[in-house]
Amino acid sequence: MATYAIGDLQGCYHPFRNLLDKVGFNPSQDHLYLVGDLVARGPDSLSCMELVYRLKDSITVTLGNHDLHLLATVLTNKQPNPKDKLEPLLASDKLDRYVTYLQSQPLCSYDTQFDSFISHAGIYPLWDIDTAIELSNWARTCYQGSNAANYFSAMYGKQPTVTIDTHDTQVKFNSIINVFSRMRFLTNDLRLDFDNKGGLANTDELQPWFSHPRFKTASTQFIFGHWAALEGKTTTENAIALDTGCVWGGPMTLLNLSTNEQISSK
Ligand SMILES: [Mn+2]
Repeated sequence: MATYAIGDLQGCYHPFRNLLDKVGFNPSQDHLYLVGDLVARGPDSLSCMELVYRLKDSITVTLGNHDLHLLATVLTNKQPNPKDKLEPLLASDKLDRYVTYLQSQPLCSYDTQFDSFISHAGIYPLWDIDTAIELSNWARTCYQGSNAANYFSAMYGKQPTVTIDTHDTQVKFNSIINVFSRMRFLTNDLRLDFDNKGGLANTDELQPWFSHPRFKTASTQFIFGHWAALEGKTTTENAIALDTGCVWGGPMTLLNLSTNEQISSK
């Protein structure tokens, strides 16, 4: 029985399949966390979704910005962006069940056995694990509920402040979505930056979320994807970056939580 996490798939089916084969993934015994962005930009989002759905009883997905964008596209009848290459998935006769499945998945997950927190982009430095899980559950009731289309249609745009103590449910929803699925750099007063997608060149104004002092003393390990420019490297020992840019020609990375070993698809 083993527990694994794999970085962003982004429609790269063969490297995904290859990693599962390399470790001999056994769905009746093993568990797999997918850190999100299963689909979009890569060559075969449909096959990725089919395989994830087939293995769904052994998988936890923490939703990424591209997964949420897929949900928004379907639920608000938006035109897909051709560069996302989502047409075959959107034309699938099983699209409805994939959408329902993704809506049932959380934005973050905590594995008690390995003291590991998993989410697509990271965790806000001011949230403890319990708060993060509670906010993720709250947001899921929004994107699963009958008002989901409204939440999704007002999800976009840059809202740099993270505000959860508010009666404005859309502001709270956007704050939670932005932290878990879009965050990279934070300003000194912990506002989100939406423009910088580069690597770790710290400036006076911007720091990666995981460089907050809180993470230096944490026993928990924080596993995330989303930030391909890091190329799997962080400045914080217990922040584990798994998006190694497969869709941009890099490898896909699997972490074995039981052994801390990382395996690359290349
Ligand atoms: Mn992402």
